[in-house]
Amino acid sequence: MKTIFSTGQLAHNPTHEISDGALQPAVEIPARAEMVRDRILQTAFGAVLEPDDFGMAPLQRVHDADYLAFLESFWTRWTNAGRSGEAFPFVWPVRGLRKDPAPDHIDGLLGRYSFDAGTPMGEHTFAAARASANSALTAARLVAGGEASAFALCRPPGHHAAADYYGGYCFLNNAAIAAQWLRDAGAERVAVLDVDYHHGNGTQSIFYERDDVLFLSIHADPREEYPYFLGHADETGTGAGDGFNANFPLELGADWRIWSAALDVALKRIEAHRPDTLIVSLGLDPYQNDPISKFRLTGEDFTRMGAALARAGLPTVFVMEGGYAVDALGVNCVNALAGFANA
Ligand code: 6XA
Ligand code: ZN
Repeated sequence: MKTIFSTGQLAHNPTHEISDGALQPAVEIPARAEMVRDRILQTAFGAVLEPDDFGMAPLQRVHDADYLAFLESFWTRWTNAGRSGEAFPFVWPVRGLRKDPAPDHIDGLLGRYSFDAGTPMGEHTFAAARASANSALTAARLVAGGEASAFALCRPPGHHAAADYYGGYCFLNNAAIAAQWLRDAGAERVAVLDVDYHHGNGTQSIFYERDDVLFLSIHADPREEYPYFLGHADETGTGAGDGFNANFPLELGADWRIWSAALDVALKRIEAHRPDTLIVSLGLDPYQNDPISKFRLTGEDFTRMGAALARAGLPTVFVMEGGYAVDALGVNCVNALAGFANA
């Protein structure tokens, strides 16, 4: 299985984030991607290739033009306002406040285009996010071209980013961009299975009214865990998308027995959808030693996960999402990919 990764993805290099009521060291850092890449090279799992630049068009198929313009102009606006360093929003257009007209001030724009204060943005964030999306697109094109599978070593991650907002360390929704690209390249149906510890609210919202892209997510119950405001079991899609969204919120502390029971149900639903391609939003944070997760998957469980995914028998694009146990990321990621490839 080939891996797609660009060192340009490392340019987003935040020092701090806001979490647990304090300014803390950032956890979504370049070393995450480097650890995974190094493990792939050490174990000779497969080639690591640079992505091609697909330009803005595939991003515009998923994200709103004004949101993309915000991401692109952010650093100029931020520095023109006399700021330097990392940006965090602090005010949002919640219930009763107006979303239009859009503010002119960068502090207003940060709130307009985000949903949390925990996601640092800097000078090179958009360039790195674009490189990450290009890795997803290049992996999707490999699979569309006949490869059985490919791994997009995406970072920054994508699954919390919606059509017009960022958050959860995500700016461009890499999995959604790949899914839409596959549709545009001729796939009739696609399924996106999100195994990250956190609900993939961005991917869900992008495809919520559509029956061509089935979205499924196995994650910690949003009553207890980020992103808190989406990811419940009764979110099943709307309009044409009714029945094409499936959430599996699990209790904190879930281990492989509980987790894999949800996976079995999800795989049956995927089978019924008969997708041309499966996209796996591969979060590595269900891991028992992840610093921000309360699931209990072991390193061997990631191998089991990969093997179970292979039983779907589908062309598969793996897109990396979260996971912060930096020392174990490479091992767990390659376990999942090798579990799939060797099944
Ligand atoms: C809040 C937690 C953000 C979750 C990021 C993540 N600081 N998403 O791993 O998958
Ligand atoms: Zn996560």
